[in-house]
Amino acid sequence: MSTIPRRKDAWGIDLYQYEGFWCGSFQFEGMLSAQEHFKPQPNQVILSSTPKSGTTWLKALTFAIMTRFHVDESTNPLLTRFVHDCVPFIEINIRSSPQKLNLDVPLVATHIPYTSLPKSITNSSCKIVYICRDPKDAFVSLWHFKHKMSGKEEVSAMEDVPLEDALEFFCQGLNACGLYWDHLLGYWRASLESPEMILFLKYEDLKNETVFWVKKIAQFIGYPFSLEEENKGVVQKIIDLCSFEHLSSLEVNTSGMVRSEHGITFKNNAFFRKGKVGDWKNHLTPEMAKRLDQITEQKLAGSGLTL
Ligand code: PAP
Repeated sequence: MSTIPRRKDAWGIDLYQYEGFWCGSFQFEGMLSAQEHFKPQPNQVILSSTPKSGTTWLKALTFAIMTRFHVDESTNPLLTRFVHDCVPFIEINIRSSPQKLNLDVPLVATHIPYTSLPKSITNSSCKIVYICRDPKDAFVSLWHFKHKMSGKEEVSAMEDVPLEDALEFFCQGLNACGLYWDHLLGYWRASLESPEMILFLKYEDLKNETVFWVKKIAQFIGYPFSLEEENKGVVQKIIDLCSFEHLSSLEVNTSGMVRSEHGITFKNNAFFRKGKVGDWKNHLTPEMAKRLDQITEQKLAGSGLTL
């Protein structure tokens, strides 16, 4: 550990540089542990993303798709359990509660960059669904989220980080999951090489064509909707169950708290803010937006990926 390059993020949290990405100290240990110990279940489905790209929504939709044969929209655990408890993160749970990664539903999530995924995943036939989002919206979402974190001394100054300063760190990749664009490019390229293994989604597409993409996810992970289900409106019921408006109004998501192992407390409602495309316009100056757009253009040039 002592030889690994270290920096701090905008909020003073330690970051380690590993396999080309900066990584939050807590995620780092979880990631190393996952590389060594994570064993996918048969038919394991893995959801991946950079933070604030639509993870909670994708978790809810996929969980609802995979559990629909046992529970319906009136008995689904999503109604009473926090989404992130229904679908655990590998790197957060692998050390503290590995049993959570072996639930009846073979569905877990991760923010680990593609190149650092455990070999037990990349050498397997696990299906990976990756979601990305316009970095302008993801950055604004991250900034708001950090303001809502509380509980640990070293982050007590979080509220004082101005948007401009946070942007500087974001553009340098000094974040819990490293440079935003490199994270998504890793999965994008892997999805081109192995389209049967990785489905690459965009938050904005999921918003605009939800029915199409929900059916696509279901098909991809091996839980396709039958014609009968489609006729009965099962797809729409899942979409309604997992909508921002519905999930954010449930008691579990308005009043509950998550305490992560490293002492930082999150209110469940911190994961539900606006759920809109383009909210960056209410926060970023034209110069800030231009800066992010320019990086997007440069980083994605020639990749075939557009945002
Ligand atoms: P995570 O990676 O830390 O788990 P993630 O769920 O990716 O967080 O990001 C939260 C964002 O998704 C929030 O965006 P906002 O700040 O721009 O509003 C949150 O509102 C949004 N979100 C959460 N649930 C849903 C949902 N059901 N539909 C659409 N957006 C959602």
